[in-house]
Amino acid sequence: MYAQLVETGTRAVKSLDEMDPQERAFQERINAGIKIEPKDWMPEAYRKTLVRQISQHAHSEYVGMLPEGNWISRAPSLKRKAILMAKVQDEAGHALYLYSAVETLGVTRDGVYRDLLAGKAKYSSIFNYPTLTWADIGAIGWLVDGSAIVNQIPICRCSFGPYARAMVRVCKEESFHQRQGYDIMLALARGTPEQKRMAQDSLNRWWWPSLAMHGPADEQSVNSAQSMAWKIKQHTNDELRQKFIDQTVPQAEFLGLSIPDPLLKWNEVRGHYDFGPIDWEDFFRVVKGQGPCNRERLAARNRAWEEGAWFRDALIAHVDKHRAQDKAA
Ligand code: BYC
Repeated sequence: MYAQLVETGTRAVKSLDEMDPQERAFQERINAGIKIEPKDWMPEAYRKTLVRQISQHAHSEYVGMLPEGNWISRAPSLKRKAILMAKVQDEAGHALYLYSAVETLGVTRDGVYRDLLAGKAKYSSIFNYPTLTWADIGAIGWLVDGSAIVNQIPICRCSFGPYARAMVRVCKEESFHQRQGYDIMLALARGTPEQKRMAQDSLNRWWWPSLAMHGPADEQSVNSAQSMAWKIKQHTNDELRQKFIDQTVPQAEFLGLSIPDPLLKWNEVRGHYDFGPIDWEDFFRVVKGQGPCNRERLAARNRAWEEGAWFRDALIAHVDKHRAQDKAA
């Protein structure tokens, strides 16, 4: 099993024989499907990997509010506005569960968040693309939340207890988000020719970034092999990308929309869709901060942090006042 894992990624994974007794016992616990809890012994590299992934995940949820938040004031009806507000609020909740999960690993929420604000931390590439029309809100729910569910359902079985438990609720909410996005696409696809064109244009712009969102191809994925050995990840990036494509193509057919990939074709032998090449240069450009909206997203989060200073100060002053009163009593 380990030889196979070593080949999956570009970083080597230790075999059980190469581990010291403590690390070996840890790995055997993981292999037996026993959850690791915050107070358990863990290798420093396992802790760091989780801090990296969970904090990036939290930042993605938090920055992910911005593209959709952009359309709350312009939703086409009161019903759509109420649904969108609830969805965006859910994303803030997801960020909070995840920041709480990461705090169990000995870092602070403020610390990881300040790394995001300083541009030192990653968040999902997908949120650096603009939402140009109302159809983009449908496409985000359908494709982005759809990708997120495919990625996150296996994380419910992740070896680290707090992350796995946070994901259970997140997945339930994401499932509702995906359906609301598909419902918007369905309304547009069955609407006027202009509305259908808008839905198609949105699918054209969001399809490829939604595939890239699953992370680099397996041979470029430096972390996969080790994360799979630790059961933080259960599947490689390419496996999840393929699963997303296979489940989404029939949904596009039902909408009467075309996937913008001339090479997309059902492969009888593989039992999967074949698809065209992903523009990895664009992906890495976005990850490095050069995407269409990277600067705007970070500026928005920094502005919110600065504008919220009065609230944080008032909260702390209130707590301090009550502590002083408790002491005096
Ligand atoms: N964007 O070795 P790899 C949502 C980085 S929120 C940016 O394969 P790994 C939603 C990766 O970090 C959904 N960077 O990494 C919210 C690594 O760099 P570092 C967010 C990316 O960790 C609001 C390098 O590339 N979901 O759905 O094994 C509204 C090499 O990659 C990306 C999660 O965060 C990317 N797309 O696998 C609507 C899920 N992909 O860190 C919706 C949890 C890769 O070594 N995360 N990189 O400097 C994961 O499952 C994994 O971290 C990934 C990457 C599959 C994303």
